[in-house]
Amino acid sequence: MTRPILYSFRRCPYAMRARLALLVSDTICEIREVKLVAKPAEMVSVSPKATVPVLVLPDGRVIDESLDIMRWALGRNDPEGWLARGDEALIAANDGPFKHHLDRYKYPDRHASDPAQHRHAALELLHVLEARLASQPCLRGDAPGLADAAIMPFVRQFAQTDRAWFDARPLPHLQAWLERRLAAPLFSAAMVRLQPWQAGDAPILFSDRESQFLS
Ligand SMILES: N[C@@H](CCC(=O)N[C@@H](CS)C(=O)NCC(=O)O)C(=O)O
Repeated sequence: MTRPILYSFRRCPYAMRARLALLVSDTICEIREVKLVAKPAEMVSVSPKATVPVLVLPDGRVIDESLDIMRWALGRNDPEGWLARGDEALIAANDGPFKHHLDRYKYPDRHASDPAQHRHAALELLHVLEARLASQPCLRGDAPGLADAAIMPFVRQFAQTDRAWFDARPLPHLQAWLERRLAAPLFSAAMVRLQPWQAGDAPILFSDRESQFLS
């Protein structure tokens, strides 16, 4: 194996942020699209907790937490200075309370939850981002970085759950930030559509340069 292998799922926000960091760092890897209902045995054997994303390095090391994949990729190569624009507290609030409420808003049947109550609680947390973005275009200054890439896929999921409702909220800076992040060529490259991987398939390379041939 000469390149890392990424087990990914297109719509998973954790996998999305890993893909964004892999692309911006120009870390070319082999991408294997996973069906969550039928995870490949090859992935589960190296990462028994069986969540995506999973990155398998050529030396056999396995990185199976999305933030760790981001930091590893950016630690190799960080041409846009993303690592300097992280924010541990903001990312922890996203991955903890915001994700908790997002799941219970989006999937009330799964959680036997009241979606309106959880939408309200998640919205409160979005006001923290709105306040931050009122004074600067990105979460840590003028340019996007680790914090933006780590958080954006979850805000996107929240917005998409009821787009008309989200668009009607008084969150002008957050809405504009989300639009800019979604319109970025990097995001389109990260959202390439792939058939689920099967053992024996020809490798598909994932990179900003290659993705135009894949989409
Ligand atoms: N903490 C993990 C969370 C990853 C995660 O929960 N991914 C979801 C998909 S969005 C998953 O694989 N769930 C397992 C399943 O649905 O079977 C990370 O940051 O990588």
